[in-house]
Amino acid sequence: MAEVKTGSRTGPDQEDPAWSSGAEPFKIKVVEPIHRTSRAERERLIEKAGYNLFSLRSESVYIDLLTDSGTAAMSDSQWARLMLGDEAYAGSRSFYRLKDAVANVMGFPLVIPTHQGRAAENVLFTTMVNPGDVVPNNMHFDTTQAHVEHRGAEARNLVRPEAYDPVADVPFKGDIDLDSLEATLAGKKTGAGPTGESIPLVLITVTCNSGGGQPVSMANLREAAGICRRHKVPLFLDAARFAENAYFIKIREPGFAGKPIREIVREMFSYVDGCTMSGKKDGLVNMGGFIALRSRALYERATVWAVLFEGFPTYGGLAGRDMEAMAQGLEEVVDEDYLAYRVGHVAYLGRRLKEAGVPIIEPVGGHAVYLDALRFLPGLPRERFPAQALAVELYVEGGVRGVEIGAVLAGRDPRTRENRFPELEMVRLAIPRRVYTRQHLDVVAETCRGVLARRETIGGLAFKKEPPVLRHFTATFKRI
Ligand code: P70
Repeated sequence: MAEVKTGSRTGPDQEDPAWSSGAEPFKIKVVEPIHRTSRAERERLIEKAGYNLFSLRSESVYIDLLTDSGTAAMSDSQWARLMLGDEAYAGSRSFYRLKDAVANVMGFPLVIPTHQGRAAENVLFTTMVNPGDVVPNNMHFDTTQAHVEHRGAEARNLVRPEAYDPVADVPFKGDIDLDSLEATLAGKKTGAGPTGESIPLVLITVTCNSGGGQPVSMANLREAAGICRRHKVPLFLDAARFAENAYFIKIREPGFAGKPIREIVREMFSYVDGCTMSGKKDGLVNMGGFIALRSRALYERATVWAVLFEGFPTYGGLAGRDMEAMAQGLEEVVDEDYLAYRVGHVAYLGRRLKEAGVPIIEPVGGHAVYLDALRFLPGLPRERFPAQALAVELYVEGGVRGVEIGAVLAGRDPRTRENRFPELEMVRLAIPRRVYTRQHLDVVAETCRGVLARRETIGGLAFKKEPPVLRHFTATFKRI
């Protein structure tokens, strides 16, 4: 095994000024220049992009908060491990290192690498989900929902009701509603035939991205697991942000303050049968994902589809070097100093925005601050896509790129073809891991304040071109 540093092993000492200030537990060895544009330039660029921030070139963006996915800065150890990648088609040493890291950090014996999280969903759901099935989740993220629906099944969100209240101050707003889960599983039919719905698995997304990056408590995972076991339905985590979730458990859930993060992570995974993972978030890599499992029988069934969609099971859509970097990332992301900095960094932006009177979803989540577009632009009807309009104005104002998580993203009901208007209409400002400084976050806060000051002038948007699925990626709009 290569000699690589994984940072502090001792965890934060709360008396330590570096810890309490939230200072970075790293220094900067490589820099990537970014450029400012003028407001007039940005007006021209966003019009050309059809008022869709996905269509901007990244060089036209000053601070890019579109996503925390695949945007992390890798550590020196991760870069070093790229050179150790074993590119063998079968039996790659790098696969076994990834397998060891997954076993060590998460406690799963079996792993199928995939090129990213949605590929893990594709392989797992093709293996387990059939037309007419119902898949419960606290809240599906868009790709997860799309993959469930692609299998002809219903993606059902059972998050606790407070999740839909933008300011309910609840420590674990991502919890699945246990009564609804119990009722859903108790009502499950046998699954034979078009109306005999069956529940092939339950998912819990940690942290709950669509609900504002809100964590799920250990107690909730434990009880949900008990319910699933009683009804003989497997429980899986959508584990993209598992380490951030574990840190919230440590700082918010009674009984966990003194426990090492690694123990909390192992306990979280001990309640579930497997997970899908987007390594682009808490894997700290720019590309990668996997399925982790306990059941050998399920593993055998899933590898059939993995070979078809992704590649041979010891690389599954990744280069050997990618598996090395992700193995290292999994070890680094559970470092307590890193997590204290990470969650504190995001909370800092939330605090600055609150001070400026900008309406945000509270409490602040683990990877992003979500602006509440319905309170930000109260005069704008939902049909004019207030969150999309707000995201456009943030770009025009300060070159900051966020992403709409509202009606545009929610799409249309596959049966009625009506627009879906979700309870929350948000702009997500997702913070890439280890990339931006506090000064960048100050610019973001100033930008939001600037837009707030001229909010009466914002008239909303209408579709010019609307694609049939995952429309938010390629739609174009016109200003009203
Ligand atoms: C994000 C990205 C991806 C994701 C996720 C959860 C909880 C699975 C996946 C799929 C997607 C995105 C959204 C807007 C703009 C850019 C990107 N989430 N589960 O940023 O994983 O992307 O690896 O296929 O959040 O939240 P993958």
